[in-house]
Amino acid sequence: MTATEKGRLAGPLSTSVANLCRRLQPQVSPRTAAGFGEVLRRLGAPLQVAVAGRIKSGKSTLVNALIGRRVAPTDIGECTRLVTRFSYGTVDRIEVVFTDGRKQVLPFAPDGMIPAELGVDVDDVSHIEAYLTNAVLQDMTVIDTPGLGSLDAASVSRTEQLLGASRGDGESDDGEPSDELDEVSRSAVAGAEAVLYVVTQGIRADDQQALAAFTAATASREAGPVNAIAVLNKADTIAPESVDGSDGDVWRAATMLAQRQAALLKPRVADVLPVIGLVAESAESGQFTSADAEALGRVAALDDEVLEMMLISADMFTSWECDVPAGVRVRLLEKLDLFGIRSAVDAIRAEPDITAGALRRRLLDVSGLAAVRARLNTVFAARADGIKAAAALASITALAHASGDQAERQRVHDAIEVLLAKPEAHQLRLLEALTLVASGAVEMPEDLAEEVLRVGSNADLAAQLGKPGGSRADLATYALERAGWWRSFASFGATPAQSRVAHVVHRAYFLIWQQLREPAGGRR
Ligand SMILES: Nc1nc2c(ncn2[C@@H]2O[C@H](COP(=O)(O)OP(=O)(O)O)[C@@H](O)[C@H]2O)c(=O)[nH]1
Ligand SMILES: [Mg+2]
Repeated sequence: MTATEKGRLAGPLSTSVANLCRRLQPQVSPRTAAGFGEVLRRLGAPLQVAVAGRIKSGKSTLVNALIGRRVAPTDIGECTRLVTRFSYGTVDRIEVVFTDGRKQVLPFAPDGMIPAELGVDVDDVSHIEAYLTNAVLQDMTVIDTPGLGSLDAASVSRTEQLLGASRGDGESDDGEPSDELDEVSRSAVAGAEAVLYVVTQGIRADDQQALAAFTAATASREAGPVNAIAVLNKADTIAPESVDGSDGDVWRAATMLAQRQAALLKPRVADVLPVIGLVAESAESGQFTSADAEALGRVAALDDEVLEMMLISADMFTSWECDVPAGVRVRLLEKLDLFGIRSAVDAIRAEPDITAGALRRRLLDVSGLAAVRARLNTVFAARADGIKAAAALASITALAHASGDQAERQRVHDAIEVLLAKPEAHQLRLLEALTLVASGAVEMPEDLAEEVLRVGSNADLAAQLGKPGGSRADLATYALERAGWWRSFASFGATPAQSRVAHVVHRAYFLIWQQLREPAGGRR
């Protein structure tokens, strides 16, 4: 109990915000204090990453791929209409949480998944909590959402609530003191801190709106590329001939399309990564078996002409006369779809002795999941401290605001101002500057923009300076030199907006220089 309750704080900034919460708790109303308690609990938890996007975009499939286990139901069933939170636990356990706060333990389905049908009235369900032993969840809680744009209004509102989109006007009409959190405050503290946004070939206006609502609800200031990553899922289903310049190559077409979508989703996300969630899920979750590898071997042994015919469509693949049993072909299709099958066949033909394990790894490579993982690590993990602290400050502000007590609001406001003046709060300013530049809201020459991104996105000093492996002395000299450069850029030759960013970057370099001057491994 104690370990999870206390949690680990993501870094110095989260620690400062947690201290602020604890200090203020006795000075505010019981209701606000309860909200602060919730904020504290959240600060100690791993980064909360919501997987969001339109219905059927492949969110649950991607969640399974990321966790490395096929546990979230895909396609149909009640559960796909509910929000499910996947957190780390020492024992696998699923709980249904009802809207009235009641909880009920749920057995796993025989295949190890969350049962597609719950056996309770879904209208009474708030969400599902799944605790799993998978290590990935130690660093991030993954929240699967039903999706926007579904025909089912309840699913949409559950998703919107989670993303913080359905905020009331904040009017509270009761004068009665209560320790209960009102709806507004609850959604402010419950919202996810980061989002993995899943799009497919077509982006619609509501994708943009959902991302906008999410960033408004999570960050004290305008956020975007700092806490949102987008993927173009189902990259395998893109017809290359529909994308000019793709030369008939599916992955190239997907990459080009993803770039175009990034331009559409700007400034909400920095870029869009193509991925094949289905292939990633099969390769990562133990679904791809040696029986599948063997079946693929038999498909690879078919005549070229037959194979080309079969790979034209799913129907052709399953119905064409050939000596691989139709049931086996259906299974391959479910796990890999046509593109995955073709990739596996190519791999087998190039290397007939390839083992099932090597084939699985090849499929994983093809899926593009590694790039998504890497991005999650660099973007979210490295910035978790700043992201969590910013989300917590936004919640604290919302709670104080909702209290309706002017003195309380002022006290909280003052405390936040003091915190923001501390050196560790600089990370918040840096994240903000990074967002402004990455989104194009503040225009910068390309090389400078890249420098801001580098300084703002890396956790490690040498990487921030773009000099991995540099000696401490060299790094210090370089940091000081860049600090000086950005200071003069702030004063001369910059627009007012650029100048504000430049001041932040100058200070970032100065702080890096200070750290480098400290004797390695200790503080003075
Ligand atoms: N071809 C292909 N199908 C996919 C991919 N990802 C998911 N799917 C399929 O799309 C359907 C919907 O997926 P699901 O994860 O339930 O979508 P959700 O509603 O967004 O959670 C399922 O049949 C998946 O097998 C992909 O990358 N490629
Ligand atoms: Mg789903």
